[in-house]
Amino acid sequence: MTDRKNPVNPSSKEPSEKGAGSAKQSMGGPSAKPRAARPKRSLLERAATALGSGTSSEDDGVRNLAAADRLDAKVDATEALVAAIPENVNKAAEYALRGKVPQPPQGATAKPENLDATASTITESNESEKNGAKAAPGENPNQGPLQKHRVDSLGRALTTNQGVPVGDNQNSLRAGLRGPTLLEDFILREKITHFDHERIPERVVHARGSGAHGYFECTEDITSLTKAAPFAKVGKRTPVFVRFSTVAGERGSADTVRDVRGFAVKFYTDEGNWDLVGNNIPVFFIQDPMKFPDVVHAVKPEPHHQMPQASSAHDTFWDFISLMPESMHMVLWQMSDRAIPRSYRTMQGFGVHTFRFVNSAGQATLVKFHWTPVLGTHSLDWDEAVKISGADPDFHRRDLWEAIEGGAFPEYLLQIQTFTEAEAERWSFDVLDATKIVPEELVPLRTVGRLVLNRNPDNFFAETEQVAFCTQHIVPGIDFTNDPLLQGRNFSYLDTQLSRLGGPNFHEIPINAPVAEVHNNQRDGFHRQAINRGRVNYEPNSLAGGCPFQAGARGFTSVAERLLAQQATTEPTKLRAKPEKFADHYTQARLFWASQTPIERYHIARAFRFELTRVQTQAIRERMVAMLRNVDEGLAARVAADLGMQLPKPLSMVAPPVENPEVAVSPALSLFARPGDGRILGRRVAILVADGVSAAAASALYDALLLAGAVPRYVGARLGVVRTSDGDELPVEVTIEAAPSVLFDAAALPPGAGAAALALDGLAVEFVQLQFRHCKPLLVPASAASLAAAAGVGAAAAGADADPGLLVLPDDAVAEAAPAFIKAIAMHRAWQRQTEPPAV
Ligand code: HDE
Repeated sequence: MTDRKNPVNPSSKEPSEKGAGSAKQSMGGPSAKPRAARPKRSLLERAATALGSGTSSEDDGVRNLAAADRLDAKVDATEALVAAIPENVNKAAEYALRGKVPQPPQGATAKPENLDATASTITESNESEKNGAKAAPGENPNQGPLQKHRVDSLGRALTTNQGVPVGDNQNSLRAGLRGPTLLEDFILREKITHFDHERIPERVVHARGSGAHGYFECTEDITSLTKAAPFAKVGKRTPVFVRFSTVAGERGSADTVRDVRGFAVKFYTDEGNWDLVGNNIPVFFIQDPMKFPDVVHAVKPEPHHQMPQASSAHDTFWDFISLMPESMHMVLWQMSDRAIPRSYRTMQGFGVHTFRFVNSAGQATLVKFHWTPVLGTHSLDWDEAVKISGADPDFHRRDLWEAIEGGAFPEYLLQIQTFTEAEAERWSFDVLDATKIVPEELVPLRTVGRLVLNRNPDNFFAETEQVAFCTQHIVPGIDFTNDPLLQGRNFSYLDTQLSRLGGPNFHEIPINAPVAEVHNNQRDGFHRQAINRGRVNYEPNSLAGGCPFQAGARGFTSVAERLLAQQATTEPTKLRAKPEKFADHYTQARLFWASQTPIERYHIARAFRFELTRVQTQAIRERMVAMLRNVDEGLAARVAADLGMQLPKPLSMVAPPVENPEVAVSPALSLFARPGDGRILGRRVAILVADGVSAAAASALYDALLLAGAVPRYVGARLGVVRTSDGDELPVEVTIEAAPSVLFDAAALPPGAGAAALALDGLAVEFVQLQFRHCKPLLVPASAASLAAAAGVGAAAAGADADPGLLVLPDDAVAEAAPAFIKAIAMHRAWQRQTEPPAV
C-alpha cells in the first residue's frame, strides 16, 4: 500500500472536482471534497474491492482510508449543520424597536446529522484507560454528586502525585549514610513542595467557620410567589452546603468570641446554584458598600500591633462606630447575647437585605428571608463564653460536628416575609436600608420550608475552606433589589474568590460545582478542569449547531424595573447620596431596646461596659455614651455610671426618630421569643461521680438523658473508674480538668457518699460554682449538700423553690428526677438567678 495517496489530506493530491484551492484547503484544516463532489463509494470501499477481503483495521492504509472517509463525512455534516442556521434570526430581538422592550428568545439551534461535526477531533473514539469514552451529547461530568471526587486509600500503597509507588517514606536520598541529601530526590522534593503550598489566603472576613451538608425541603406551595427551583413542589428536596462563621477573627481564632455569625447557605438547585449569604443578625453596620473596608479595618486587630484578636473591644472599632450613627441598631444586637450563641444550632439566620421573588408570570414580590432554629434561640453567658475560649476554642465547630455525627441533625425553618413595593413605600423606614428590619408584627413570618444538616464534610479544606459563596449566585425566581449594600456585595464576592481560590475556575472545585449542568463558552484560566470538546467557543455559531444556545424565556431574566420611578423628576440621575429615610438612625435601635426583657437589657449594658472599658481613649467612650442617649437615657446612664463618667450631651441626630413608628415594641425580637420545641438534642450534661456514688441513681439519669438525645458524661477527678455504693464500678469518661464546667449545659451532683470527697477538691467546687454562676440547671441530691455549700450555693439550694433551674432532692428521688431535669435543661438557663456582681 505504499503508493496510496495521502489519505489524511486526500484533497491535497486529489483536487476538488470543482477546482483546486478552496478556502478550507488554503487554511490548512482537515479538508475533503466539497459536498456536491463526494464519490458514490467511499475510498475505503473502493480500496477493499481492489484488494479483496484481506484488509484489516490493523493495516495502516485501511485505517487511513477509514479516517479519510470520516473526515469526508464530518465535512458534509458540518456543511449541513451550518446551512441549517442560515442567519442570526434572533438579532432583531436585541433591540428595543419602536419603543417595545423585547423578551430574549431561545437561541437558534440545529442538530448535527453526524456527531463528528461538532467534535474537536475524529480520534475521540479511540478510547483508552485514560481517555475513557468520548463525551455524550450535552455531557458535563464535572457536575453531579461529589462521590467521583472522594478518595479512599484503604488497601492501597503510597504513591507520588504522579502515581509512582513510593518505596521508602522514611528516608530521603543521601550520598552515603552520613552524606548530603541529593537534589535528585524527586519524591522528597514533591512532598515538601506540596506541603510548602498547602495554605491559601484565608477569607478577608468570616475566616473562621464550620460547614455541613444537608437538604432544603419545600413545605408550602409558594409557586404563586416564585418560580425558584427549590420551591417548585411541596416535598421537593434540594441539596445544600451551609457554612457558619464568625466575622472578625482569623482562621484559627476561638469560636465563642463576641461577634456576628455568618449563616451562608448554598442551594444546589436543578436550575443552578443559589447562595443565600446571611448573618445571625438581621441588620448590618453600614448602609453603603463604600464603608465596608472601613468597618472591617476598624474591627480587625489594630494594624500597628495586631491586637486584639477576634474582638471588637478596642479603640479603633468604637472610634469608627461612634462616628457612624447608622450602626447603632446593629451594635445593640452585637452587644446582646445574639453575638455569643450557645450553638450554631440555636441561632437564627437572616438574609438581611430585601430580595425579590419572581413567579412564572414574571410578577415580583419583595421578600425577606429568616432561618429559625427548631431547637430555639439560646446563647451563652459572657463570662462563660470567655472561659470556653480557653477550655475549647472549637466549641461551636465541635458542637456542630458531634450533633451531626450523633444523629441530632440541626434543623431550621425557612420563614419569609413578603410585601409589595406599594406597601413598602408607605412605611416610615426604607426596605432598601440594611440597617432596618421589617418588624414581624408588621409583616408576619410564613414558614415555607426546612433546612436539615445531616452530613459532615469528609475534608475540611476541600469543602468548608474551598466553598465559595457569592451573593450574585441567584436562580430564576429570585432577584435582587437596589439595596446599595447588596449591590456592592454582588461585586465583592466574585472578586474575592478570584484571589482566594486562585483564578476564574473556582466554580469547578467540586464543592462549588452545581448539580445543574454547566455549558458556556468561558474557557481556560488557572486550574481549568473541563476539557471542552469541539472548536466552537463563541455564540452565535452554526458550526456547533448553535450550541450552547441562549435559553430565552426558560433562562434567568432580571425583573424589568423603572429605576427612576420613585424619584422626583428634578433629581439628578447620577449621584452619590442616600435616600431621606436612611437618615433615621435611631427609631429601630429604640425598637430593639424596647423589645428586650430586663435580663437581656442587663446583658447589653454589661457588654457596653466591657467593650468600652477596654477602649483606652476617654473621648471615644464619651462619644459612644452620647450616642446611646439617642437610644435610651436609662441605658446611657447605666453605661456612663459603669464607666465612672458624667453623662455627655447626646450626639446630634441627622433626622429625628419617627414619632409614631409602625411597631414600637416587638416581642419577637427577644431571644426568649423562640424557646424551641422542648428537645435537648446535643446538650452536654455532666454527672459528677466519685467513690461511693449511687450507681442506680447515676445510671438512671445517664440513660434518660441519652434517650432524650443529650450527651451525658460521667465526670470525675481522675480517668478510670469509681467504686459505686453497691461495690460495683462506673467509668469516668472525662475529668473535671479536661472538661471544665463551661463545656456543660447542666450538671447533676453525685448522689451518695462520694459528694463529700468532691467538696474538698477545688476544681470540683469551682465546677459547681460556675454551673451556678452561669445559671445552668443543677441537680443537687441531699448527700451533695456539702459540695453545694462549699461552692457557695448552699443558701440558694435551701430556697430552691424560687429557682426553676435548681433541683434539690432526697437521694432516693434522683433516679425519678430525670423528666424534671430534662425540662430544666430545655429551659436553657435560669437567668433570674443572675446577680450583679455574681453571687458566687
Ligand atoms: Fe460579606 N463578605 N460583605 N456580608 N459575608 C464575605 O466573601 C462583603 C455583608 C457574609 O461562609 C467575603 O468569600 C461586602 C453582609 C458571610 O464563606 C467578602 C459587604 C452580610 C460571609 C465579603 C458585606 C455578609 C461573607 C469574604 C458590604 C450579611 C462568609 C470572604 C457591602 C447579609 C461566607 C468571602 C462564607 C464573606 C464582602 C456585607 C455576610 C469580602 C463588600 C451585609 C456570611 O466578599
